[in-house]
Amino acid sequence: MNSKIQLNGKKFLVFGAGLSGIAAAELLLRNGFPVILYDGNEKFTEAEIRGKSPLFAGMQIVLGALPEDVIGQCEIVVLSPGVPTDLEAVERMRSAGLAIWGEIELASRFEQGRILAVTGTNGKTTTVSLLGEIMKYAASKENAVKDIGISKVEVVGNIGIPYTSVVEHTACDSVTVAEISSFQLETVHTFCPQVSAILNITPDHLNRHHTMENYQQAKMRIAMNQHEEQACVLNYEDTVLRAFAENVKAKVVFFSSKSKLSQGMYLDGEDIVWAMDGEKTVVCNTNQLQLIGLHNYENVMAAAAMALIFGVPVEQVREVVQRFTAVAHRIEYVVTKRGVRFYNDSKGTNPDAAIQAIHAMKWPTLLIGGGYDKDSEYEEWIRAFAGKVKKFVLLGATREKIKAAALRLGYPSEDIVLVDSLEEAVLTCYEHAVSGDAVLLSPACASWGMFRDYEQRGDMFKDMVRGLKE
Ligand code: UMA
Repeated sequence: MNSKIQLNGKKFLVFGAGLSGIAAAELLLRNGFPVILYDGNEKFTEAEIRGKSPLFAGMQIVLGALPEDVIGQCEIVVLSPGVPTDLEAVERMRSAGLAIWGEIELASRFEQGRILAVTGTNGKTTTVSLLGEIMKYAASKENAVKDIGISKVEVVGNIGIPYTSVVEHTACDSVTVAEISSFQLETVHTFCPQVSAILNITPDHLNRHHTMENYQQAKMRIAMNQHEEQACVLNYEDTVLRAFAENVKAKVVFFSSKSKLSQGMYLDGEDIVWAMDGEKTVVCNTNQLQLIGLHNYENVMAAAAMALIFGVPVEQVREVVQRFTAVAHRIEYVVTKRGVRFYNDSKGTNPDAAIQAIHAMKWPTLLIGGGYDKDSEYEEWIRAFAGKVKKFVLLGATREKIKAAALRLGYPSEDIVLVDSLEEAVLTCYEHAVSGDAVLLSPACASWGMFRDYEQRGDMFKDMVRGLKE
């Protein structure tokens, strides 16, 4: 374990028995710490949870209401990201003097190598996947340890791989590329990346963070422990981030898709340019990229800047960014049926992400939207349709709210269809689509309530459209 903290057999309460909680409990048990695993969901059975790991045989499991004496036995609670930090049970733990850690905080105490961490409302997964590929390619080179000090790479975090599940594989010559959500950042205390990045901050998760200011504060925690020899990559076009740069101790490096910067990464016509210490290098031309859309060029700029700051040679960065294709569920092309193109953007879980997807559509589009209610506003998304959306098919808890917003903005009521299931949405679109149209699933809402997660929603969509008769 990292010598920066001695935990001396402290007793842990792991809160949440999802991906993060299971991995966190396993890490602690493997390292000899006493653990109680707690989940508020009464529908779980103890046997079900015990069956998730051979290490759980003797572990105490608590389900449903959380008794006071369980809190009293523990010194540190490890919260899963989905657990709100202002939950009544968490308040009780705080009052009882427990340290409140997130799963990322726990993992980072075991980290042996360096960390590259990315947050932002949108683009995190694409940026982290691309950066992971660049770092893996760099690490595969013969002299990688001598030249840039790395021999192996782990890709972790909100992307779906709990950091605690792989952190014991890290070493002094490894690098961990981490996607970190605002939920995860709320509960970090000593987490300190070598290079951090905040891609953008637009309204999202306001039901959890309550105010935009809280949400911004959470995101900014990614850089709070960094020092002068480390770097923080920020989007120059985001006014909040530009102001935040004033308070960052690490060296700030900006990227921009609109302004030519004297220092940093920017778009000059179709060229992505790296300007550093008086020298300019063209990283690549956007026509050579497989990724489409301005937001993706921003993701490429952020990933490339992080890799270059770390010391990866520009030729290696160039090779990987040019061959990298879109990640699953993010404006992902699925299939063409009867001349109708189908795109899966199930990861468009907020209006801002959905705006990027609609911008990328070059065809008359039948759009499937709606889902879980995160207190978002939908007007800006609907304005971005710019005459491209010929049918607007809505499902989920937000369908009436979105319909009302569309009608207020003059979107024709006869082109709005409310449906009860994803299958009905797909069939409705296919019925109304003609050759040359596109069908886009880009809900602007989370999947919760109807699906396990956005991946399940996207996978179901892909299965359904692949099954449509020609
Ligand atoms: N639980 C409680 N009480 C609560 C809330 C949850 O007991 O008040 C329990 C649930 O009953 C459940 C468990 O906690 O058993 C679920 O924990 P979780 O919601 O934190 O989910 P995990 O399976 O641990 O997955 C988490 C992230 N989930 C969330 O942030 C909601 C995953 O991000 C992440 O991939 C995973 O850890 C590994 O790091 C998903 C996500 O939707 C993809 N992220 C949001 C986003 O991208 O917008 C932030």
